[in-house]
Amino acid sequence: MRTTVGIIGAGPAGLVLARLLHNAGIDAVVLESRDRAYVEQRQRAGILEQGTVDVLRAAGAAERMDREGLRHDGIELRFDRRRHRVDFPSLTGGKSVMVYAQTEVCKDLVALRLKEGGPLLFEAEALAVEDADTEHPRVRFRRQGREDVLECDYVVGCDGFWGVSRKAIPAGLSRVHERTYPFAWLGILADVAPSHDELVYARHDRGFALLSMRPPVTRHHPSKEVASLSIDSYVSRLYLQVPAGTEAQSWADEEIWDELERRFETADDWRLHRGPITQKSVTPMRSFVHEPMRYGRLFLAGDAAHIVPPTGAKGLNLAVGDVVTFARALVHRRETGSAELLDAYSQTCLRRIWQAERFSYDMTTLLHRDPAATSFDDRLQLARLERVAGHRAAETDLAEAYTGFPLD
Ligand code: RFL
Ligand code: PHB
Repeated sequence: MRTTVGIIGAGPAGLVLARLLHNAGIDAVVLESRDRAYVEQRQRAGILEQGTVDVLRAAGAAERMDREGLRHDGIELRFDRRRHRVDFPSLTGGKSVMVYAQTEVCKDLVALRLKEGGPLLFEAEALAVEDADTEHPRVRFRRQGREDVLECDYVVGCDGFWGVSRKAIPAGLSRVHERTYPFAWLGILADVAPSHDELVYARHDRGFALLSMRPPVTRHHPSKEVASLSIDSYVSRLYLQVPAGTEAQSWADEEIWDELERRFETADDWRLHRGPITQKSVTPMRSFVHEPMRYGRLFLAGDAAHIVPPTGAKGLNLAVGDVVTFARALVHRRETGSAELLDAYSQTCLRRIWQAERFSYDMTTLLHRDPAATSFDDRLQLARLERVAGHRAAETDLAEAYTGFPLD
């Protein structure tokens, strides 16, 4: 098999890239090790930056997002039983974010690709990237028990943190910058209306908690009395800081709700709504950057090259930024014959990535309780939160980073 761009992985990075290349008239093949149902159901991110929303719209992949996604103009910071709202548009010159699940972004892009794009092969596992430092890189992969080779002009490794493409960069050229955290997130989905209309990031002596949501699912029921009856089912997404290594099943549903209630407690009459928990999982927390992001004709994008702890809601948005940078560079090469943007890929991406690493680290250490924290650390956290709540410059810094760093 032969193509111009071999894309490994059909997560947000691989699927957005496939769409951008299709629109630019550049052919590509996507290899995905899992099946379609798995890719469309894996619960992850929920917040799209303004820049990501703009990219999806320009790519013609935003029709359902624009119908069902929820525009959010702010978040709430909760600490010391107090509430402080950060208003994005007034602090950033009009920016906001969109609540629309990563699973839905992936479903929309898979459907578009299968309808009008080129090949997207599920259950096709890349085994290795070979000859990356030549003009003819190749991806060796396995599908339906048989090994095959995809010959390419370029390979983009969008295969996430556990993928194979990063391994094709010689160890002597690789530098890894990493930090792990002594805590994780226990995340739940619950069939209950969100207890607040915006996200709530709560710092508590017992640990961090996050209140988020998914857009309501509207179901249409044929009815004899009225033409059609539509019922909205509401979905809450909530997270609790738990010790690293926690098993999701070790928390009973009622224990989760009790703990959420404690951590979100306010001095006013705010109340947490409980409902049936439909999904439970634990996410480890990590900061990780692999440099460089390019080796010859192999380019890494998204989680394959970098990980942020989810507190800043940046992972998916960074993945989109990387593939936009790659697609622009390849189009530039085709139009001008110059490889300057491809050569600058790693450097261009890393500038934005390090800002997101910084912000995600800041948000994580601002809001989580380190098990080794002293009373000094606790007071410092509260002082940092007071600073954001009380000073426009500090609040603006947070709002600008949360709504997203520019793609250029
Ligand atoms: P993905 O999504 O991991 O996709 C990689 C794909 O590659 C496939 N693959 C292979 N295919 C072929 N051959 C191989 N050898 C392969 N090895 C792997 C995998 O099956 C998979 O389909 O990486 P990508 O595309 O770079 O996307 C990154 C994002 O998924 C990730 O950064 C975000 O989910 C992070 N994240 C968040 N990001 C945000 O921007 N906003 C958020 O609100 C947000 N919240 C979150 C998050 C991540 C979370 N978890 C579970 C880590 C909340 C959570 C809880
Ligand atoms: C989510 O809704 O899944 C979500 C929202 C904000 C974050 C992380 C995850 O910072």
